[in-house]
Formats: sequence, structure tokens, C-alpha cells
Amino acid sequence: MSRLSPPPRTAAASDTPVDVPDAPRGFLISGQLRHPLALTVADLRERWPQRHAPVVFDCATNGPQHHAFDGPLLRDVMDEAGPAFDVRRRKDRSRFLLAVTGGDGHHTVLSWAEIDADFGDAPVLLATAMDGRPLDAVGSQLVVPSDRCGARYISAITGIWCGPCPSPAEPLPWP
Ligand SMILES: Nc1nc2c(c(=O)[nH]1)N[C@H]1C(S)=C(S)[C@@H](COP(=O)(O)O)O[C@H]1N2
Ligand SMILES: [Mo]
Repeated sequence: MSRLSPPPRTAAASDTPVDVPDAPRGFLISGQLRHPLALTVADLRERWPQRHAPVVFDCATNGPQHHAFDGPLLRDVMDEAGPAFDVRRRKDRSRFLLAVTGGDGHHTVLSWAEIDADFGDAPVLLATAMDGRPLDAVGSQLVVPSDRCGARYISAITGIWCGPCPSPAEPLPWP
């Protein structure tokens, strides 16, 4: 390798982690969708209206955290992905789930109804910036302003899966 070669872009070739501050972190929206999407944080900023959300959430280990996030509504982004339900049927929509995964494998679940305007109508965001700092290099973060606890504020999002909850087994006879 010549002395002028660029450094490796991952830690694989060396013991020292290499910081790549400008590498955009993309993620996939997959599942039972009409239009699965591969998006970057720049896409989230450019393709949908941005909301601003000052939030406080409690962390079990670090106590209350205060942040201000910007980004599109998860609902607006998912409407473009087109979950495979009949949009006119509320019961159909009420069976769908969203699973959001972060770069470290931490993942969480929301129900579609939480973000659906006919049900919980929660203004959940896919953040493009936190406290004014762009998240392009880190990846988007899930923002759940209605949550008291921070566990669902998934950072460095790598994927969102959307699909129906399987029909549960027949209920046990009462009692
Ligand atoms: N990817 C990922 N996101 C995560 C977590 C995690 O372990 N992995 N922890 C959650 C928890 S428990 C909290 S309280 C908040 C903490 O956010 P902060 O470290 O930015 O204050 O991030 C959430 N998002
Ligand atoms: Mo936490």
C-alpha cells in the first residue's frame, strides 16, 4: 500500500477503530409493504416535512435526559412505504406492528395504532438532528415524545420492519 493510500474505512484491517464522520448511515424499511425503502438521514430531511420536538425522557441508569430533535413523522415515512393493509379498514390497521432496530442490536416494537391518526396519533419522529447536530454519520434515532422512559429512543437505526401481528392461538376456555 502506498503512503498516500486512504486509511481503511472500517476497523477490520486494524486494531484501532477508524472514525468515518462523514459516512452516511442508511437503513431499510422492510416487511409487508408495497414499497420497501432504503433511506439515509439526508433522505429523511429532504423528502418529508420536518417537525421539532423538545423532549424529556427518563433513563433507568442516567436519570432524566433533555433533548430537542428534528425529523419527519414516522407515520409520513411509513405512508410512503405503504403497509399491506386496507387503509380504509381500521381493524386491518390495528393488527400491524413496527419493529425498530439499532446498530447495536437493541430493538423495540410499536403498534401501528400508536402512530395512526385514528388511534393513538402519537407524533413519533425519525430524527435527522439531535440538539441541532445532524445525525447523518450516526444514523437516525426514534423519538417517542409520549414515552416517559427512554428505552424506545432507538439510536443509530439500521432497520424498521412493518407487518401484521400473527393471529394468536385460540384463547383458553374461561376460567
Ligand atoms: N441503539 C440503541 N438505542 C438506545 C439504547 C440502546 O441501548 N441502543 N438505549 C435506550 C435507552 S435505555 C435510553 S434511556 C436512551 C438514552 O439516550 P441517551 O444516551 O442519548 O441519553 O437511548 C435509548 N436508545
Ligand atoms: Mo435507559
